Amino acid sequence: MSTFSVSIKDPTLSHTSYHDELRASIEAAGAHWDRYISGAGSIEIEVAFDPNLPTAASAATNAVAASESGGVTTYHQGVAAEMLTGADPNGSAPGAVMIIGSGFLDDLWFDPSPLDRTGPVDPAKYDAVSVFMHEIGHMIAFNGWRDPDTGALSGAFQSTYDTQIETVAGGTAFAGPEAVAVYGGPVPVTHQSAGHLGNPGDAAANDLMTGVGIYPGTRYDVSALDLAVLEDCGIDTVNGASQIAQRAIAERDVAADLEFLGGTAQAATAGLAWAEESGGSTETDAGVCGSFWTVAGLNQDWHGFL
Ligand SMILES: [Ca+2]
Ligand SMILES: [Ca+2]
Ligand SMILES: [Zn+2]
Repeated sequence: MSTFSVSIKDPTLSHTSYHDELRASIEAAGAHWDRYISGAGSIEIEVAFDPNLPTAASAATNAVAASESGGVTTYHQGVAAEMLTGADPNGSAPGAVMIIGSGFLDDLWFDPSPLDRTGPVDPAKYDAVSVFMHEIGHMIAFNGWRDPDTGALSGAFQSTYDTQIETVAGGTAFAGPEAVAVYGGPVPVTHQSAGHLGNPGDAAANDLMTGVGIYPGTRYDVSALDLAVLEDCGIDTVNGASQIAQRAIAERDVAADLEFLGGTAQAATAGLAWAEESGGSTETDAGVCGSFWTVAGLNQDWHGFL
């Protein structure tokens, strides 16, 4: 198994009242992903705060070459590489960074039992474990450098996720064979936000890795679609993938989906508050979070940082 540990960078001690809850929620979010990945290694996540960030942003701190073809090198994020091999590409230094908007902390509900996830979620707040599972999804696989709307690479390098992106009418889609099988076709990638799935109206917009927004008062979980994306990125998944797949994403509707995810149908009418709060329009672009990722030596920041 892989373990996740959290260190918190808060030099001005501005958010000490949140430290314990953040640590517990993020480590639990990592454990929930670990259920589905036959992994190894110890993933060190560094948490920092940014008063100017509306929600959160995350990525691995490094990348590990997985293959090379036609002059283009394909990279795993360092977190995925460590989970797959147990070898830590940067030793005890943080393998991933999560930046949390200072104002966003008050919008989070911290589950007192983040591993069990059974008690009622505050209907007015976002379930922190869900948010952090989303963020860790970026650290593992949902990240890259392609332009989310044209699909263009920004150099002779790509992520494992980038390898499965194709252009479709109006944007791009994730078209890995496992994801296509689960979703029933290429999975729309969120406009202007390549590491996210779905645009308004798409079934994928209800996924944990949505780029449209999550609902308050609602628990999200790793979905069959998420696991299929991991498989397409070369990350083998285990444990319960087939049970999750029994409920194909494409068959979901929002209210039923929320019930499936353990939320309430009432939350469905609460709207896409997160997207709107963070300055995104629910019609045209995404506002869940940003992700960033630097390849050592390439000095190429992920352009989707919001
Ligand atoms: Ca490690
Ligand atoms: Ca490390
Ligand atoms: Zn995100």
